Amino acid sequence: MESAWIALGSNLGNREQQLSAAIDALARVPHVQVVATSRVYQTEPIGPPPQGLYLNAVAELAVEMTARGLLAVLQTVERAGGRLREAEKRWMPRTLDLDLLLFGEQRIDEPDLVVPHPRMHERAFVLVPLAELARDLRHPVLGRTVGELASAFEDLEDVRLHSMEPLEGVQWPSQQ
Ligand code: A4P
Ligand code: MG
Repeated sequence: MESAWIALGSNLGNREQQLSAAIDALARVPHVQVVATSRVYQTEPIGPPPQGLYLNAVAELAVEMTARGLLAVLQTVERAGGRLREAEKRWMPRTLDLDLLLFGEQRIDEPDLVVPHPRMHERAFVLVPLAELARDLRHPVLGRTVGELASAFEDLEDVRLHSMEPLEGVQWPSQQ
């Protein structure tokens, strides 16, 4: 078993539903357990092009697979927008980003997989929800805790609480 932390983001379509469907889809993957989820934050978009507000959250997983295996799972769920069965049938506007933030204490630096995620420590939309789940977790490269890294960002208006409850997995309605 390895602990992994992932970031979820969506800024197009039914953002909340996509985040919930992603959690539901992950919970159904063999050898993946969703241990905890943060609350959902509405955040100012970082970087070009001009785009809408994001909803962001973080989840803690316990997995029995490699980091690369988990990346493949994240990419499958991402491509499906949480709608695994419908994925190939029709297109709908959506954005679902799933990034692997931390995988145990591992450091990976390969062309298609960098862990810890190379931009996590400078992103309020990652650190603020991550600090809810893992304040004392130490960044394996920077040696600082998530709480320390997050403290610079916690009062920012760019990251506003959007839900009072932790993100819950909910099946995409068409699959129920
Ligand atoms: N890749 C390498 N390391 C990782 C990792 N640790 N986790 C590679 C996930 N993927 C990793 O990612 C591109 C490639 O990164 C993948 O092929 C994978 O092999 P992608 O998710 O396909 O593309 P992307 O998300 O458009 O690019 P990127 O660089 O991941 O973008 P970011 O950095 O994730 O930025 N503003 C707010 N407020 N909230 C957001 O969530 N997100 C972005 C996307 C920009 N601004 C945002 C937000
Ligand atoms: Mg990404």
